[in-house]
Amino acid sequence: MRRTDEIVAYRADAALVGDEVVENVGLDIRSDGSIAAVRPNAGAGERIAGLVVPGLANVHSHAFQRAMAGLAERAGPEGDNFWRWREVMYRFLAVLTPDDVQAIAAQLYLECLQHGYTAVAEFHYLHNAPDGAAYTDPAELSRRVAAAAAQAGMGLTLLPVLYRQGGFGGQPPVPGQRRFLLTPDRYAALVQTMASDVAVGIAPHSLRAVTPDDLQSAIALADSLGSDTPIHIHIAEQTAEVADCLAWSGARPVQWLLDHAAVDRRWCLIHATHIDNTERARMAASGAIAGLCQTTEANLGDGIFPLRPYLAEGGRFGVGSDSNVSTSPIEELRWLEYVRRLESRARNVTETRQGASVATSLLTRAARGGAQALGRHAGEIAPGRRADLVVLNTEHPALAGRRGTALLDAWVFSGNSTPVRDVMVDGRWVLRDGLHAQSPAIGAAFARTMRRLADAL
Ligand code: NGQ
Ligand code: ZN
Repeated sequence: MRRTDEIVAYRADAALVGDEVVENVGLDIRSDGSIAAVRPNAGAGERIAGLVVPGLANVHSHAFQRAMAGLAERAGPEGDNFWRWREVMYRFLAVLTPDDVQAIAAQLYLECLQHGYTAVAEFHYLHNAPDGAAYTDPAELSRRVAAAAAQAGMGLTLLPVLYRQGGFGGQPPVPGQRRFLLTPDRYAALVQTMASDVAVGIAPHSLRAVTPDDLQSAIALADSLGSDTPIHIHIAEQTAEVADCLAWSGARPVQWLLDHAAVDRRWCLIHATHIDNTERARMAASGAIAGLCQTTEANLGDGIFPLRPYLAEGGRFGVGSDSNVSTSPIEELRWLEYVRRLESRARNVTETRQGASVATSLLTRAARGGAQALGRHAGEIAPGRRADLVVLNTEHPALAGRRGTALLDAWVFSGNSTPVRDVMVDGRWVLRDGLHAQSPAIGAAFARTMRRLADAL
């Protein structure tokens, strides 16, 4: 049993506290994984060399897709698009075994830690065997994801997904979707089973994949688990989805959701790419998190989320690796800014207070928003928060000679090799000096799976 009254005192060269980089900071970490105290002018304590920043929560991941990165990058017939990518994805997962799922997720989570993510919301919809039958243990694949997170030392909020139909208005699922399907009863049983082991949230896949009744039952299930249970949903990612929703209901997806559910700070709306001004303002006012997955949205040709006006309206966001074509939160943040620069032909656009650091602003917002979306009391270096911490090597070529928030400007906007040297999740070091104790085992299992898949596909 971990005792709450044991404290380890650290002395960091520097730490990001609020929006400021403060030098010589004392960090007291309780053995229950929480931060007991943050003190300027640290005295004694074990030295942490470098800059300590809050770890980022990855608000949206489909772990298995890490193993298909690069497999859908050949030109298709005219009008190649998201929906053809999805067919490739369905074919890919037809051959995936429980061992594969665990091996891929462990490798993914390890890479994510190495780039500065400290927790993940795993949007997990792969429940059944390839023929659609339940596994002997219906929670088999959820347990594999949880085991992978435990092996990697990644903080986890597991989001078992409810998936019921092939499209708006009760369209039957296609054969490629049978691994996803659960009845509401089986879904509730799965969520309850997993809730005894790990932090869970609720995830109706999308308005395409659940009926209004299914959505209400999922929300009721979230309520029954506690008033702060996260609820995540894919929404308005593709224009075809907006058109289909309009045809089905007369409303746009986000508008429909806001009209039919009490969307509040428990909610994370994944993508929400295609929103009009009214939807945007209502979403910002709701306190919900926009789950932005910039690199995947670019890869899939989704469209551009209206980030600048949304932020001006007080909207909150987190970043997600989604299809895992990138496992770096820095790449997400960099491209959140770059896409708007390309769009507006201007510079430093997501933060407009003169002289303010764009990187610091993006990083602190994403850390806070991500923690909120995962229902994790983290995302800031402050007393009472969980110690999910990332230590940057300030001697790394990307950061050398920089001080204060200029270190963060350099981290977000320069270079490609990661200056992340140490990572602490929930008060425990999982990466030290760039080394992870499980890395050889995780890498070997992943390589085995990738070789097997290359033969099977
Ligand atoms: C997913 N991914 O569930 O993996 C989806 C694709 C769908 C993204 N939307 C499938 N990025 O939305 O139907
Ligand atoms: Zn997704």
